[in-house]
Amino acid sequence: MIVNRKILTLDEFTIQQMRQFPSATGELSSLLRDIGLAAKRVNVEVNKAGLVDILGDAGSVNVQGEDVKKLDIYANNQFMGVLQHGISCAGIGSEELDDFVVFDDEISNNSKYVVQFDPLDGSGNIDVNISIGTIFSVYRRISKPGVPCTKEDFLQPGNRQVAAGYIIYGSSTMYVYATKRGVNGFTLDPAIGEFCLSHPDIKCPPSGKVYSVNHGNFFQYNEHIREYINVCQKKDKTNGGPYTQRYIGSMVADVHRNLMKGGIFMYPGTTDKPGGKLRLLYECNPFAFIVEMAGGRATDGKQRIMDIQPTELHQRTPFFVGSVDMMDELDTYLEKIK
Ligand code: P6P
Repeated sequence: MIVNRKILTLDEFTIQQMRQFPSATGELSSLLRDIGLAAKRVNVEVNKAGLVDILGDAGSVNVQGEDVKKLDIYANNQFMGVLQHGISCAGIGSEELDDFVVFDDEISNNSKYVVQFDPLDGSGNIDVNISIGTIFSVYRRISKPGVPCTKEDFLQPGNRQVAAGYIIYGSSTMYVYATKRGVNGFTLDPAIGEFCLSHPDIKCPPSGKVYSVNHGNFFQYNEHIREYINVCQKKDKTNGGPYTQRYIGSMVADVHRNLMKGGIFMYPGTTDKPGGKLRLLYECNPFAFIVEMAGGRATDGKQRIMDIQPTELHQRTPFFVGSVDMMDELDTYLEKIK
């Protein structure tokens, strides 16, 4: 049977989605395409990172006589550049920058959205060829159009996100994003240089066999979190079968796998870092939005991640995210924490 399955590119898909809302300005779909363009440029550099010695390490000058930047600074500049020169974004917050950036030009000041991003999460894994990623979060600004965006635009709770997504630079390069209409995944086809719809309408399986946590911190976790981790290891046929521990140390890769296959990812607070390590605005909120839109859950151990009212751009939070049944089981242990 010949299946005439038209492969939709990211551009075609975002335009198709926009056409379903005749009143849409097209700013959000344009912003999502802008991010796709930056992702393709970053992908080229990430893929040759192993050749950095030939091309010159950060701080040196490459064969073209250009200053070679650290990859995460390069990625930051690519994402900030497409957003600043697009038609949709009034300003950005970035893991790489101390403060948020107001674009403050006529087009940007009249743009509807602000974006928070981690341009290259897990970049420490680049030189050992482990998958890394970009994470982003999109909010409608609350400041009035026509003037520069303000800090309050960036300190909105995650439940105000209009879109969120990530790019995973792995065995293939995938761009996954969620809006209120669902979660869709696009795989980069190098032959045409386009992200193509490969994973439509992604759903997080309600349960799974994988738990992801850094066991090296085990004795720094709360006793009831240790209790749950022990249960994950003692699973037998009667209570769902043994779990497998998978932890890459690159959040985008770990959460992507658990989103697709089912599983739970945990970065609890520790005695050294009670507030956790991961950042609320551009790591936890976007993944919370994506996983919840796919049917999963995300908390800080006490409350829904997306209900936290941020106070600082770079604030951290404990983070638990994944399949709904596994999150519900985890809650029975977290509830014991006083
Ligand atoms: P640890 C990478 O540095 C990162 O921010 C996340 O991508 C990853 O999940 C986490 O830190 C790993 O942290 O302390 O387990 O090495």
